[in-house]
Amino acid sequence: MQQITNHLPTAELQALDAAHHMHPFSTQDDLAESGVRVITAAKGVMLTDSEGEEILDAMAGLWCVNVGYGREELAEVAARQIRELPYYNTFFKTSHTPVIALSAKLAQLAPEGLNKVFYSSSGSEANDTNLRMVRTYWAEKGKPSKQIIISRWNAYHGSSVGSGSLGGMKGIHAQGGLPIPGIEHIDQPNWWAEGGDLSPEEFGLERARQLEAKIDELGEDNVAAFIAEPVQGAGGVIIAPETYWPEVMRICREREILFIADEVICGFGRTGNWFGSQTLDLKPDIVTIAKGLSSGYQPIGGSIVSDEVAAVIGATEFNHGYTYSGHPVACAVALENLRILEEEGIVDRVREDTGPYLKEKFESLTDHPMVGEAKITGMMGSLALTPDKSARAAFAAEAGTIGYMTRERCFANNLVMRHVGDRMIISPPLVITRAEIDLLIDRAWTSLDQGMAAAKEAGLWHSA
Ligand code: PXG
Repeated sequence: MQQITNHLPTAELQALDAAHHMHPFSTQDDLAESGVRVITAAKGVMLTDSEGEEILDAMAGLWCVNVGYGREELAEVAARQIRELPYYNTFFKTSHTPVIALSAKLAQLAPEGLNKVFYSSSGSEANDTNLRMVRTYWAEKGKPSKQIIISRWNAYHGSSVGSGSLGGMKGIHAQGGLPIPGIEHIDQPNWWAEGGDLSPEEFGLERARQLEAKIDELGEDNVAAFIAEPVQGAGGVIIAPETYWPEVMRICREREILFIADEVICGFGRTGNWFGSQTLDLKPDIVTIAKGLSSGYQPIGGSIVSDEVAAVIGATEFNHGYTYSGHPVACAVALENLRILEEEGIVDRVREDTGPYLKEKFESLTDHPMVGEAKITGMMGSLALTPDKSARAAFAAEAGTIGYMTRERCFANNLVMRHVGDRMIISPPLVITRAEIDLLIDRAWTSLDQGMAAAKEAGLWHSA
């Protein structure tokens, strides 16, 4: 049997990686110089690297390992499915039991009125599906001019041509000729950074009403849909002020546009309910899913579609699909993952026990002199770093400098806590225990101390 070696010395693994592996969202040359950390195994919330160090993964991989690492049941189900039916497609009048069972389960768990699923292997692909689906929907309804999709700056919807265009990351738009035509962006509800003198409540309304103004500017007859994450994840765990979503929902109700809730991160328990739409009382027409659907054990994503949209799309041939749409192994693993989440009461525990515990501990980090605000819902949270809390000041240094310095301290302290600009973010496996939460907070505090000391030493402790 071909073995993947993890017994080579770390330096050799790093050299091979630098020679042959191109990393996503990375500067290859910098990585080659610093050397990557090679992860060799994981269990629960803990990673092990090639030096035998144990690292607390407070990001659940990339926001996805909701049931934690090392679940035997998922390995068993994958092996069994590979033996029984490793692959078959669903394009030409065929189906298979894993995709049938998973679809029925998702219809049961999804918000009311969403009962059909179109599959992909990732969130990016699912949002590409959504882009084509909402435009096809309106064309089939005899309104082909309704083409434009409104999104938000600093949203993340993937990095393919379509989904990267839907997203509002300027760094992505800058490479490869994005965004494609027909996509418009409005501002994000990030009160800490952009709220100025408005109260959070006033600011939430102002940002929501940008959607109304944008629809009016473009003409309702030209707008197909609004897409948004219930809580922006990759944008820095931006939790909108309480006034924001009710107003957005009012606007979507009053205007004839579809609403796509991108739940790639918020789905499957992350916010303490099965979907962020349930936590925030959103009424989506389409829900994008991926990540926690399989806890990352298999690549799978999809779009859960409302009865109304499914009926319109279902009346025509939708010329769209991927070789791995509804992949049997991925579906079988996802179904078992949902069973674990449900039967072990993991989502309920996040809502009622460990989530509130984490919230209390995480919010106590605002006692740290560098932390201006702590925002958290369920098991996704962020800290705003600032040299001056009362002024909500940004650092004078280029955005992300202090965040990066702090992140480096976290990693050195065996804690995966990431930074987005000068916000520190967490999204741990949903199975994290109280004791592990204590360890997380402990390591975070130490790293914040060291990050602050490093910023001061580098002469960067100044407001913009
Ligand atoms: N939508 C949302 C809300 C996401 O968070 C995608 C779509 C795209 O999914 P795929 O499976 O195509 O990656 C995502 C993915 C980060 C980071 O640095 C976040 C994501 C992906 C990669 C990095 O936080 N989110």
